[in-house]
Amino acid sequence: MINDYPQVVTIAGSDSDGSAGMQADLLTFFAKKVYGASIVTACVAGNSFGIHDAVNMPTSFINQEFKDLSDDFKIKAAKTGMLADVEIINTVADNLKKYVFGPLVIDPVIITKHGDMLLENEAYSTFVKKLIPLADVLTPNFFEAVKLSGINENDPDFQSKAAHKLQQLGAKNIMVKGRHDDFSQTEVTDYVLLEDGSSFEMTGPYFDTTHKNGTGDTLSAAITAELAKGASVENAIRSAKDYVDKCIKDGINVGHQFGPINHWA
Ligand code: PXL
Repeated sequence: MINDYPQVVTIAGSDSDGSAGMQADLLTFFAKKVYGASIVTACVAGNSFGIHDAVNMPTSFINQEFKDLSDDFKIKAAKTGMLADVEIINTVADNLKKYVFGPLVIDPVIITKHGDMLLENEAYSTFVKKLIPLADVLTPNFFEAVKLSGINENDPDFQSKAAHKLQQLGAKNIMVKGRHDDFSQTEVTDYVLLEDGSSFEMTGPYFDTTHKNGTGDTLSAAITAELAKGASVENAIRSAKDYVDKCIKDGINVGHQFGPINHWA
């Protein structure tokens, strides 16, 4: 018997400790019952304490990865993760315009939970100019939304204003995640602006745990999987948020400091 599963791709960096990046994406694809291919853009060496080295893939190799998948697969949805520098951002943007890979979810990977930079400083403007206009769904966390939108983080309407700004810059649907840097908070509220101008908020529990690596990767991968299965953007986002909450709540004992979430949840 041959089964048909939707095929998706993550265009991201490999994280050696398995908690984030491409590894978290592939675990999510597996859990969500879609077939996951991967276009690797960089390899990161690290563990639950931090990132200790990184190597970027040559752009000729990234071009070949795109070509090989396009020649053989029917990709129904795609996501991007770590795109470390201007050259890689330009290469990925060019390939995404050249090949039809379905709806695109862009997770603006800028900085890790450990505070390690995954995007070179001068690359923000290229990211905004070249990649954001290609996004069907953009999923910045609070601090990435501050960086990319230029809106003051203390503005009482920050999430809505940032989402509208990012929509003006070309992203169709935007999820601005809630602030989660206050250990005394009990809830997190995410804000979603849809392509038609409507919006909604999702409030969930704040989980006080050190095991939260890869939540952004997992969220955007889960949205990608749901879109590939035919869900609306709103349902894909709601279902992905629910999955990530379960993965955090039902933790897993790996690593000695900032550990992964549990993709079996
Ligand atoms: O979670 C962000 C992220 C994305 N991609 C790679 C990473 C990390 C965080 O460590 O290593 C490759």
